[in-house]
Amino acid sequence: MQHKCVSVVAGAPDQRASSVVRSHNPADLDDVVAEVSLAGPETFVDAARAARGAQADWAAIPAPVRGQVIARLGRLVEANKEALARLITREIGKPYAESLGEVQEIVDTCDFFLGEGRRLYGQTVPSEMPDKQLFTFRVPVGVTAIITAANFPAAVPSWYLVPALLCGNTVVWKPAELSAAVGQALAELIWHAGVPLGVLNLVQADGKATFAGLEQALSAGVVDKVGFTGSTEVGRAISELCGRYLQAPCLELGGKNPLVVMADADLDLAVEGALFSGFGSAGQRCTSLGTVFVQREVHDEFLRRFTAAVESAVIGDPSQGVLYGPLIDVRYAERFERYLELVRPHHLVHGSTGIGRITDANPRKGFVGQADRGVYVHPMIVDGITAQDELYRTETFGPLVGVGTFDTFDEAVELANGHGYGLSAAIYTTNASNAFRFRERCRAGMVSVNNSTSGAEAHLPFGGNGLSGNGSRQSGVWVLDQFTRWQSMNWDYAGKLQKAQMDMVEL
Ligand code: UN1
Repeated sequence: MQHKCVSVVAGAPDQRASSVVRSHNPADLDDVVAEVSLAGPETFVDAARAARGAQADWAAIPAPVRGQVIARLGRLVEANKEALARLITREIGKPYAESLGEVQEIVDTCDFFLGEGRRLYGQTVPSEMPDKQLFTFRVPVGVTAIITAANFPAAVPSWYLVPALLCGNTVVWKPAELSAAVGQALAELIWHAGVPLGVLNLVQADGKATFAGLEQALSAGVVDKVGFTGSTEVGRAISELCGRYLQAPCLELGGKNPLVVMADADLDLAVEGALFSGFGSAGQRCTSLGTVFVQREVHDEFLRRFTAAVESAVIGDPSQGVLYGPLIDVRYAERFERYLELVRPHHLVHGSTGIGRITDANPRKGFVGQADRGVYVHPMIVDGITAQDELYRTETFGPLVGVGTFDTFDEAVELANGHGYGLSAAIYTTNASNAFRFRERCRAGMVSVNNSTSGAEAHLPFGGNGLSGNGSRQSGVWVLDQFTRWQSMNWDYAGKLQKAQMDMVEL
């Protein structure tokens, strides 16, 4: 089945496509998943205006009732779990088991926020003066523009859409063109759950039109908050644009996530973690492992076991039980291949039976599926990474893991922090003091002990620092600070003007 994807503004399909592109199944490029009508900037602006028009009515619906809509969405996603996971696998090539996990993450997010509809707590605060009471309230920010990436085409959007809607905001959502069909499917589930037309508007557009539309919408005053998941480069451009309008976007950007292996670590456990976060989703998670830093005395043994694990891993058709499938798209593979230039100076490539694309002519042992039909690349482990290397600080967004060595714990911390990113980091150790010290000194927003750099749960704060983001956090109660603003109220029932500071009661 081929999906037809168009923008939907206030419930009506937008016919003003500026071009039509196709999204392909990266495991079988002959399989066209969707034909996508890409909108121009004017559609984005119209969507923001529609969202503005719908906002007051949506905010007027009591939060517990909005919570019921989120509850229905959770049940609908659950009922359609396999179908949505199959579509994710088909459109971006994520192994089916991981796609199921991704859909589960939406369900978890809904389960968390349905209850938040009955909380959204404010506070009562004592006043300096008698007969006066102070309060705080969470109020919706207004119109939110959410721009998301193809690698987590359903779960990560839900981290924005669900709390934004629950908090009484209206939304313009621009999914990635490469996952347009998944975007459309999720939007349809949200409308079916009872989110009114105009409250969620879907814009199918490329990055350029989106940026231009966002610029116009911000200058017209019809966007109040931007949420963006994607590259650091685009995140910076969005941040600069938002800054002009005195807005702070919610950003979830790249990572060069380190995994530290202390000499006292359980090495098999560390290998398992490195395999999952280095090569799962073909290294295309923002939480993917960048470099493993291993204490010198166990470096050779770790590398031996890690290499053996990668060599024997099954790669290929994402509907089978594989470690990873194809990259999301040919463009991702081309970009990844450019990074292979950075590998050359190291001359040490482990874990692979080839370099670059897996094809019939450049095969891999333990490959399942039809190599020539898809966008598959060989896994790589590059040893000898130091803080001087480009690979130390470059996110490759593919199945490539660097390995470096350290002697002291202090060196490990320095290496884990020094690349500029600060999304997630992991340490493998059996020494509790190392674990806590690492957490204290690590700049990453998310730290794992004896677990991989990936695998965030839906109710913990998700986000990074440095090049990984501006400190904004998604998920759990923390995201409420992105999608609501605090409003205070003071209520004086003294029957006379009481002046703060000047009329404070003295003892
Ligand atoms: C992302 O890659 O943008 O923790 C998000 C994880 C996933 C989410 C990754 N649950 O790896």
